Amino acid sequence: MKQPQLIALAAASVLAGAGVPAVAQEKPNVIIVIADDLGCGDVSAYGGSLKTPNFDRLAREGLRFTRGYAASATSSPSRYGLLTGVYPWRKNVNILPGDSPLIIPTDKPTMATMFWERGYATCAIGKWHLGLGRGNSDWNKKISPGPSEIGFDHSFIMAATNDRVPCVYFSNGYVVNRDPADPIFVSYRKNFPGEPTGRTHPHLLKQQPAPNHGHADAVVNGVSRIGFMKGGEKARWVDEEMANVFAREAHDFIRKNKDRPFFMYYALHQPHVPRVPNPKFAGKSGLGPRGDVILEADAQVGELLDLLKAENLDRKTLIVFTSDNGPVLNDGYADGAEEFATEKKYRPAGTLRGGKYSLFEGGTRVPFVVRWQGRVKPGVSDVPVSQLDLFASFADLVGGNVPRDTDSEIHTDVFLGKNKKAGRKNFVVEATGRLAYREGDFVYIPARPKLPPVAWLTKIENGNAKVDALYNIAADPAQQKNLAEAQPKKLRQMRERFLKITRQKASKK
Ligand code: NG6
Ligand code: CA
Repeated sequence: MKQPQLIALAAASVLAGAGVPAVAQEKPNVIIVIADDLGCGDVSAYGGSLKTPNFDRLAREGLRFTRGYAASATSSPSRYGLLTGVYPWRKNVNILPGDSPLIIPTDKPTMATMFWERGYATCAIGKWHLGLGRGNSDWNKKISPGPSEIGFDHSFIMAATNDRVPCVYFSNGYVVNRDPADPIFVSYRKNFPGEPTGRTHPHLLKQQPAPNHGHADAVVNGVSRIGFMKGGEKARWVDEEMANVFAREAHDFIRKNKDRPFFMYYALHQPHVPRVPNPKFAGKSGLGPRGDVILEADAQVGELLDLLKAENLDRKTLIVFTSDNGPVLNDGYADGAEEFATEKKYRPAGTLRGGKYSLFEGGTRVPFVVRWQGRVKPGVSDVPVSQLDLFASFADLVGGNVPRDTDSEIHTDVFLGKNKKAGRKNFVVEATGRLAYREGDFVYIPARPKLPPVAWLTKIENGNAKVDALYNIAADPAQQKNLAEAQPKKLRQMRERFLKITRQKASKK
């Protein structure tokens, strides 16, 4: 194996094993398809008005969770939670710039390492946003550590987000199509002399008007981004092709590994800004570019399902379909998402309050489907599940190990639909550094009197309030009625348990 570090890790994690069964029952392929900023209201199976036939096909053929949660209302912390099983706020993980060092420790097993140790081929495709290298990377050489050092045999990724430099793909640590004669430089502090930016060269931008907050730096493929870059002309991505590029990589990986168990983390870039669909989808949704790229992502999922069927892998493959956080309309580019939504009464978070960045349900309650034909009975489950628990539950399923000090819990029966009654007792969700506590049907959002209740950029209600809030999300899913005053005892209990979990921060983990 080309990863000596992983072999050392394998030995270490056996010692640290969290009492999972010694003999695995089976080793299905596992695919996590994780969209970027997709809300429950963006999926017709969840009641959304935009028709998403392929997301719906997954939902119809699988188990649809009505209360599936991401660990955070933004990407880096959410993905950190999913892959490590550790609450991201314990490590103060926040939205990362594109030149951030890798934030996942390389000396502890991740979900990918766990599968790898069990003999799986492992790969990460698409959006990364967990940092690369050790900081001050030379983008023209191998960048390490990255996916390969945390358990992925193979990777084909973008460093951060599609609105952040560097706007290039990385395959196994190297920039794809790099050219020594045209080296790449990246800065999040200042521009490189002579390079166009959205601010200085708005006429170069294909989407007009120019971005209305942030995103006015380097211009790549007619789109201005966050951060500056220079060089790497041949390596720069073309947004319109991104879905096809990632899909091709995903399909190649499946074809190559169809005869052995594989784990694929397939991180779609849609519908995160900038929303630049392939011409095939432009104008198709009637909701502007945001709707169009959702249809593009939906088609990508359809192609994936077709391939699994054609390769006869349906019954051997467990697929999770979800999103890293809730939806946002205007996230920095004036692409009309807000205007279309108003006009068509489109609600990307469905009936939920808030969206991306929010402690209300719309921030972290996301589409969440598990399909495993022959093993998971199609249907609906109302048991709350968290992406945090996929690590321990998959380890339980395939006989792998999870480090003892994670926050990930084993809820295999819930994920497989054998238990539709009770799952995880409680969990803490995070949104840009603020925390809320969920237990049973209740959510407690601590008062944040000094912070604005609505983010001025996105107009999303972020959950900040002058007073403590307590909601019963079963009786009041849209979180309209604050029960804090009416139920002081419940509020006190919730606050105590919340503090108990969050105070472990310094000592544990
Ligand atoms: C914010 C960006 C937003 C988006 C987000 C990360 C501005 C004004 N806003 O800082 O556009 O990139 O970061 O999104 O720059 S996430 O889904 O990857 O967390
Ligand atoms: Ca996201």
